[in-house]
Amino acid sequence: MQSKAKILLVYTGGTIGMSKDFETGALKAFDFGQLLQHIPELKLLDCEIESVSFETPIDSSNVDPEIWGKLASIIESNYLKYDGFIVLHGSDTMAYTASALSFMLENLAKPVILTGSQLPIGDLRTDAKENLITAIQLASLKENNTSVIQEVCLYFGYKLYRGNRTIKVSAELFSAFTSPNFPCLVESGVNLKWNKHLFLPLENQAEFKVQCSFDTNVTIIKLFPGICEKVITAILSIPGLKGVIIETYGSGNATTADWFIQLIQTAIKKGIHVVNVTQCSGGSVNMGQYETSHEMKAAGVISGSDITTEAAITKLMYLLGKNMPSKDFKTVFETSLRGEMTE
Ligand code: ASN
Repeated sequence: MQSKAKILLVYTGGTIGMSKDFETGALKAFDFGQLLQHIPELKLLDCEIESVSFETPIDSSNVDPEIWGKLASIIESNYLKYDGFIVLHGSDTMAYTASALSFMLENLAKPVILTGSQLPIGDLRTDAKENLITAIQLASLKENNTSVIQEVCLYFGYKLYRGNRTIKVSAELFSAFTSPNFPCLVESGVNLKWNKHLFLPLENQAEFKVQCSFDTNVTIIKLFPGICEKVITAILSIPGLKGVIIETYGSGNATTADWFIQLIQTAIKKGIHVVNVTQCSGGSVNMGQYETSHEMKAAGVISGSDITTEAAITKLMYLLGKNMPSKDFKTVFETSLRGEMTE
């Protein structure tokens, strides 16, 4: 007989648990006890739910690698006790946290589903209930006493996505997220439509472990027509800089101006890892397809393929945190570690 799934809800903050401050009128986080009172339906679910809450719930704009470490440690210390984990998180930086957790939680074999909402749970028209209830149902699903989902996902607006493939695209719509380069894993309608063939396969049965170290000596440069030499020079001479994501045009193209290519070459020679990610939300970097990316390829720029900027920056900090030999970095970055990019 299948045992009832045990789910741990981890409440970090976000709009889902916010209410209006009487004085300022701004939304601010309130405590978790009140949040659960708003969803009596949780008692009807066929699983056991326990919860932990951050002592001080936060707006997700205040999330940083230390918070990711705190979240990963909560999951690590409860890993054997629960079948799945729901992380209630603000939507603003949810795609970054989903990406970061996907890398940190090594050999994950249980569901970790991030969700939240656009309107507070106490609001009449809230999207919080559907998001939370369906996320819990999906995390509870087991076959042969094993969790069906074994990766970090994000559930929002009737869709379950691979977390590290998501981007937030709307501050207004209930369907706030999309996954431009990878189909959703489950779609919720009258029935749940599972795309099981897309789930991350369990590659090995190696022991679950967590890497919390991130190296934040990184930055992102978004190219635009008119970006000038002194700006890129200043950024690439930041003391201690170890990695940079360059958001290029189209399929990974950039200006062929000599100063630009020379600055990239010098940075790479100094040991800075330079990653090419496209500004387009859909599609992939393909260095060498156009003349405007040929020189970057020759200089040793790393291809981000179809990775999102959110996954690229977290992968960069995570891999730098591993202190691996510099010569291996490009190959490892260009390898899909958790289904975050097409190789
Ligand atoms: N500012 C909120 C947050 O990210 C937005 C939300 O949750 N919808 O914490």
